[in-house]
Amino acid sequence: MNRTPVAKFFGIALFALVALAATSCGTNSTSSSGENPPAIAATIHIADGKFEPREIEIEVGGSVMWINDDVASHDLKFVAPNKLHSGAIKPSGSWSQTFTSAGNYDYYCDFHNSMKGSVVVRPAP
Ligand SMILES: [Cu+2]
Repeated sequence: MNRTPVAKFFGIALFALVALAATSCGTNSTSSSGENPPAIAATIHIADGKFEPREIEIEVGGSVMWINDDVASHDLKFVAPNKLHSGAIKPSGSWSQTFTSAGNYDYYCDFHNSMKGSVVVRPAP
C-alpha cells in the first residue's frame, strides 16, 4: 500500500531527470556551435574611399568582414552608443566583428569622415 506513492515519486524524479538531460543536451548543442569560428554573414569591401555595400543587414550573432581593397589605410569607428573601433586597416588588410545584439550600428572612417556605413543587426527569427 505504501509502494504506490514511492513509485510515483520515482516516476516523477525520473521524468525530471530525463527532462533535465534533454534540456542540457539542447544547451550543449547550442554552445558547441558557438565554439566554432563564426561564419562570415557579410563581406564589405573598402575601395575608392567607400564602404561597399554601404549598408548591410545581418542576423544577430553574424559576423561581418571588412576587406581593404584601397591603396590607403582606413578604419571603422562606430557611432555611440557603440564603442567599437577597428584600428587602422592597411591596404590588403581585413577586420571582422561579430554582432551579438540586434540594433543599428553606424560607423565612419576616422581618417576620412565622409566615409560612412552601417550594419543593421536583425533579432533572431
Ligand atoms: Cu578612410
